[in-house]
Amino acid sequence: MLPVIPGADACPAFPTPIPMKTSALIEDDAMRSDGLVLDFPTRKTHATQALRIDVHAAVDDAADLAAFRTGLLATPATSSPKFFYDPQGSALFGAICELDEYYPTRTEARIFEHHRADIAAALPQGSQWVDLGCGDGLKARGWLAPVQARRYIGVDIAEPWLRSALMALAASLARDHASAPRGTAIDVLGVVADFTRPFDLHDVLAEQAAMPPVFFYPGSSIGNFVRDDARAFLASVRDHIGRHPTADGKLMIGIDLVKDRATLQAAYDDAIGVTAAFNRNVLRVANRLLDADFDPAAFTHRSVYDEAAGRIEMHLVSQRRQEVRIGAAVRTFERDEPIVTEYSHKYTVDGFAALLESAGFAGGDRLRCWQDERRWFGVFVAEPA
Ligand code: AVI
Repeated sequence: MLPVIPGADACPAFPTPIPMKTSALIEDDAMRSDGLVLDFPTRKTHATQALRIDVHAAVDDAADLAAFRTGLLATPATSSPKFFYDPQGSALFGAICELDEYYPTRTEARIFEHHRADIAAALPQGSQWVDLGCGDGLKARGWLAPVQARRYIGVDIAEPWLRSALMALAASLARDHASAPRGTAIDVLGVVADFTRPFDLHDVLAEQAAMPPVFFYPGSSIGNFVRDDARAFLASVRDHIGRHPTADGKLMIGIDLVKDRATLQAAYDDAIGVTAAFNRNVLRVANRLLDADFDPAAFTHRSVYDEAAGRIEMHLVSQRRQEVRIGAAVRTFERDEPIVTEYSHKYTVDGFAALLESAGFAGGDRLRCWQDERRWFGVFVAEPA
């Protein structure tokens, strides 16, 4: 049941920058469209119609900012990982993916490479491919032809980034289609949504009732959810698949697996300090979004593997007693006091299978998992029970 592949290298896509100012609606009316849009021609001309982007929620609305502020003022102080990803944080995460120590991205890529045909055979053909946290869409790109996807729905939090990423993806799909006229045309749609909160894509999926949905959530991003939130997220995906009129919708998800402490800690505390810079950058984001005056140099990066909880915890540790202004409030940080900035949960294959089952997915022979030869990472394909 669990095929194994040789080692791993190469690294791509990373989370997208969060928008840095509140803007819930698309301003460029010329780009709006009711119908979709990239209706790829069978002749060798490229479609130039607008790209449809639905805005469901923005990340930086008042509730998010209030939660960010409340978390930093609380004891212990916390910050949601979603605030890492301003343009600088996204670039730093891209650099993390290139590090020798950070194995997840390239290990997953190798599993995809080595088992593409097998995994594709476990997925429905002619699907609508829902790319959760799509970034530049490149991780999904390699799946669209093998599964003959008919529709691509990129879901991400940052509208400007989503638009440009999908334009590039659509152009590349159009080129492929033009050079292989008997290939399948793919509709491309973007949805701006924050799926760290309850999300609703039922209406979007219902527009194509005959196309089974495939939810694609690679990169072990679910590891950044606490377990109850991970279960709620999976249950919501299961509900979307289960309520769709076709019976063969699936979830394909990448999971970082439990392994030795040294490997895990090194992945989150690299020798040249890229992860430390990524972690500290959240204080710059706080300064900008919350009108705060954190001095990032006065906080040290720390990563700890909590074996009992099965997770890496990233902290920023105050190097001295200091007062920080956060908007109108002042927060005193004691020397050695941490801000908890991220959890990254690691699962066993059985543990993640149990989580899937508790969220309404099938287990046993109806759940598939592919791993690398070191069994460091797992790619699961799940269907509703
Ligand atoms: C995006 N996420 C899956 C990464 C992880 O491994 O938890 C974020 C990260 N944080 C530090 N390094 C990478």
